[in-house]
This record gives sequence, structure tokens and C-alpha cells, in this order.
Amino acid sequence: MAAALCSPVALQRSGAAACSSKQASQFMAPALRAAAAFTRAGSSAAVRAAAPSRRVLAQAVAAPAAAPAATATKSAYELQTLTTWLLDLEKKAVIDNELAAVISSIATACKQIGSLVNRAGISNLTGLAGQENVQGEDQKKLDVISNEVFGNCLRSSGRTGVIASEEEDLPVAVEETFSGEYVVVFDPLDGSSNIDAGISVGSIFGIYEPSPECSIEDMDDPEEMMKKCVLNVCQAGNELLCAGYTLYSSATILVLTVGQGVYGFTFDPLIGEFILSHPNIRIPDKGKIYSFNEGNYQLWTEEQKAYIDSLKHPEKWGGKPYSSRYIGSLVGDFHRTLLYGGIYGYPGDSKNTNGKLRLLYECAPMSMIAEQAGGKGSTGFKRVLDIVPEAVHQRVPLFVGSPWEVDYLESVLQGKPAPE
Ligand code: AFP
Repeated sequence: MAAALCSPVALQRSGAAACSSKQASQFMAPALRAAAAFTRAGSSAAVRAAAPSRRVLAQAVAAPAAAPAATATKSAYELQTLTTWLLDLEKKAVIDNELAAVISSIATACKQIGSLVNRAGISNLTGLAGQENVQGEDQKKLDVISNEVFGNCLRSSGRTGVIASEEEDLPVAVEETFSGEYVVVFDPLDGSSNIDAGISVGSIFGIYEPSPECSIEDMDDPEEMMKKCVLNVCQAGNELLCAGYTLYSSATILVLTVGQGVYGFTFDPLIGEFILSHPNIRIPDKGKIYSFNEGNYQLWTEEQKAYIDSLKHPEKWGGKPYSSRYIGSLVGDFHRTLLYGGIYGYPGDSKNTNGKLRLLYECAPMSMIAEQAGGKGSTGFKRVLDIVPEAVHQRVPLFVGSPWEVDYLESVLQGKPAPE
């Protein structure tokens, strides 16, 4: 598939020639589609050159992890909504109004998806759509609809330049971007194989500033433009301005970070707003729950098996072994890990050396959230946020959760002494 093979690294080094002619033609078709739709009011490069980087803007502001919502309670009826929280951050110059607009549009998409998920069973929205995504996975009806909902909301924000989705083979340039040109990566409905059973699913997203080397100009030819779209999204997690997810479960909960701590908002369907319910989330340093698909045990390395085996010995852990919890829905499993502590893992195995989870729109956003909450995200050998993607749908092993738990996992995989 074009997206998997035509890595931006290859494209950067040698252009489309790095791909086979079949890949190149697959690569060109969406580029031409994007070019047809791509209209831009004026070159944004000059504007961007004059404006300070949004990352610099955020870093220039006071202390990390400052609680934006920490104002004295004035009234029993006072609510901190996502909208007022974003306005607070704008006032404090932590984010600009354009990033706030992108986050708001994502929240709108999540409200709509949450409503569709709730009614899936009675609105004939369960079951397969009858097609596969670029990774050869069967798409559910709600995968396809959620992708459309996310894309529509981002486009209408007028602040998004490039979007990349789990459900699309290549990133797409957004027509009618007025300003901002943020790059948004997302998995619109993660864990969708759980949908028909009414079990938790979620959306995951990350927002990047466009990288200056690959700004999209009016006059780019289609091939050049698509190359830049791909390069735009292939940034290390370190560069994320914002990462978040929405859990669709017994409640719809949006959790996000803009690099100053982690905040959770629960959707109140009666007033139609996300309400701040989890201010400044901190993950426990340790936690006795592990969340792995142990069905893959026989495919794991000896070190990986040894790690999981070690969690089951009561005598090693003060008389009680670790508990196992696994939904098979990253957002649900991660959310529990964030609140209760412990570790979530999807290791590589003898069939899939890089595991199953995608770096750009699963592993990197979750790792940023974990780190911002005081936790860690690792491949077992490397910090996830340091990895520069080589392809849009690249997979990496993921171990994320409480800092001590991730350190312990790394120590076993790397044959080092356990942490204190
Ligand atoms: P689906 O969207 O196909 O359900 O995949 C979900 C997912 O990417 C992630 O949410 C889970 O953690 C992981 O797959 C579960 O995979 P296994 O079924 O192999 O455990």
C-alpha cells in the first residue's frame, strides 16, 4: 500500500521515484483529488514567518502544570465548561484562539460521535460497512461515519491545514483554511470491533503545528503538495501541541493536554457541554493492574513472557499478584490506567514485530497524555515521543502507564536491575 511503503523519509530523499510505479500512481490519485479541492486565500508562509511559533508561545508562559481552572469557587452553580477552560488558556496566552477553535471543533465531532455510538443499536449503525481501510482491517459502519464527522468538523473550523486519519490511506489537505493550518492526526473511532456489543470505544487525536520546511503553497504541483502533506504529519510526538481522547462509555469523557497537565471533561447531555470533571489528573506512581492481550503470549519474546509471568507471583508483590484487565479498546484501557495506575501494553511479537498500535494517532498522543500526568510511554527500549515517524500508519510497540511500572517493564525487557 502506498502509505506504508512511500515513507516520507523516502519521499524526502528521492521524491516519488522512491516508490514503485504502482505505488506512485496510488500516491498521485489522492494528490490530484486534494489538489482539485485545495484553494487557499493567500500564501501562509509569510504570515507564519512573522508569527511566533505556538510552541514557543506556550513555553514562554509561566510554570508547567499550572492549573488553568484554579479559581476560587464563587457560586454553587458555577461550571467550568471546555469552552470557558479554553478561554482561560487563551487569556493566559497558553494557546492562541486558532488552536482553541481546532480543539472546539474536535469536541463538537466527539459530541456527535458519542450520540451516534449511543444510538448505534437502534439506528442500524452496527455491523460492517463492507470495505477495508488502508491497513486491511474491515471497516465498521461507524468507522466510516465517524471519520466523516471528524473531517467535517475540522474543515469547518477553518483552522486546519492537513488531516490524517486511521481510516484514510494518505493525509488530506483541507480546502478553505482561513488561518492556523494546524495538522491534526486522529483515529475517529478506536476499538470499533467492540461497538456491536455496546462496549467502550473512543476517539484519539493529536494536533501539530505545520513544520516550516513543508508549508503548503498555492502554487505547489499536486505531487509536491501531497509530499508536503505526508511530511507535515510525520512529526515526532515531542512536537505535539495538544493530545487527547474521548471515551464513549457509561459517560462521554474528553481528556486532553496542551502541554500543561491533563484535564478531563465529562459531557453533560442536558446542557450539551463538556464540563471539567477531572482537573489536573496525576497518574499513580505504581498500580497493580496490567492490561495486555495475553492471547498473544506464545508469540512474545522470552523477556516479554518473563515480565508478564513475574506479575503473577503473589510472593513478589506483598502477597497479592497483579490484576489483569483488558477491554481491547485502547481508549478504555488507557483511561482506566491513567486514573487507577498500572500499565497498558501492546508488545511486538513474532508475527507483528511492531505490535498493532499506530504511532501517530494512538501511541504518541497517549504517551504525551501519560507524561503530562506524570507517567511514561515507551516501546520497551525507547521513549515513544522521541520517535520520528517514517510512515503515516507506522506501528510501534507501546507500554504506557505509571512511571514505576514502565521502568520495571523496561528493566525486564532490557535485562537490567528492577527500579527501586
Ligand atoms: P479496532 O478498532 O479494530 O477494534 O482495534 C482497536 C485497537 O487498535 C486498540 O483500540 C486496542 O487496544 C487494540 O486494537 C486491541 O487489539 P487486540 O484485539 O489485538 O487485543
